[in-house]
Amino acid sequence: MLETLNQRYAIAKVLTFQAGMDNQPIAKIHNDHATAEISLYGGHVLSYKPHSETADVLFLSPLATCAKGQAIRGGIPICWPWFGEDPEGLGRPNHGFVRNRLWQPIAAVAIDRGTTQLTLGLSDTEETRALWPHSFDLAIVITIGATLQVELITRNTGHTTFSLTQALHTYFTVGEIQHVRVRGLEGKYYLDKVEGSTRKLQTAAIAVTSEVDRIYLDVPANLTIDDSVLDRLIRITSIGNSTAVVWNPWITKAAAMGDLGDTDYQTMICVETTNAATDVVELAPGDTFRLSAAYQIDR
Ligand code: TA6
Repeated sequence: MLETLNQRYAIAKVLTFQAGMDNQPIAKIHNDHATAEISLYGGHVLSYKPHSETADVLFLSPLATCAKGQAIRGGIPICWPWFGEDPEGLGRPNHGFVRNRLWQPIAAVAIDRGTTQLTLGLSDTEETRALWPHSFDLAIVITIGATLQVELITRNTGHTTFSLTQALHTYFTVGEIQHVRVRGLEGKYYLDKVEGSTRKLQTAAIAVTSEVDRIYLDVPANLTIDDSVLDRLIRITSIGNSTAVVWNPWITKAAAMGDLGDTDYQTMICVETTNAATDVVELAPGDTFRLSAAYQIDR
């Protein structure tokens, strides 16, 4: 499989497919701006490290595994066609069913010497239709350059309108969680999932000193993770969403997760670009919806 992938999609000196986590094929990219790793399993960006950085922008759990059809813990999991628990309460997996499926390469392009773009795709099958009775074409367009850009494109290829919630559920590496602030959501309301989705108002920049699991409403396009230990800002620019999620499992939840080290909560935070809660996408037959995020390091 790797030989075929490389024959069709490798880019000399920039992009090759190799065996990665649990022997799943991953694209390894090294261009003038950054290195990156992208797993075909889950259509999942695992790593993005500009040459200027010592620490990866994305957090990947040392215990991450996809051995038993699990979603990879870290990087950018794709939550689709629902965010969070099964909206119909049918016992289907949290965050939908595309995080643990093998996506196929569609295109690999050297945009210029420093920028590489890999597009992966996933379409409905008999198995997915048994889970969710709709036809679709999904594509994730990943651009590795001075910034990391990810665009999730949904096309309704069926004959009925379907409702969609989704997320780019991005895990970021931080130096030490208690020295991090998330800026840009001051003055916004959020649903506090730690307290029964109670609606609350965010007054100051977000600090994490216990479990945080919040769906922010009516969010701006630009958010910032301010990391004083790694002495960097991660600028997040999103398009297509009016909600965003901030999540850190903290001590108890981290200890209960088999694919996250007990102290790993200290060096990660999720700031997610989402269509979640009331931000539901209704997609008519033949229509397309794009959800995108760009990540850039600043100082
Ligand atoms: O985005 C936050 C969240 O919905 C949390 O409630 C927590 O469940 C997290 O996602 C991780 O979910 P997962 O299914 O990947 O363990």
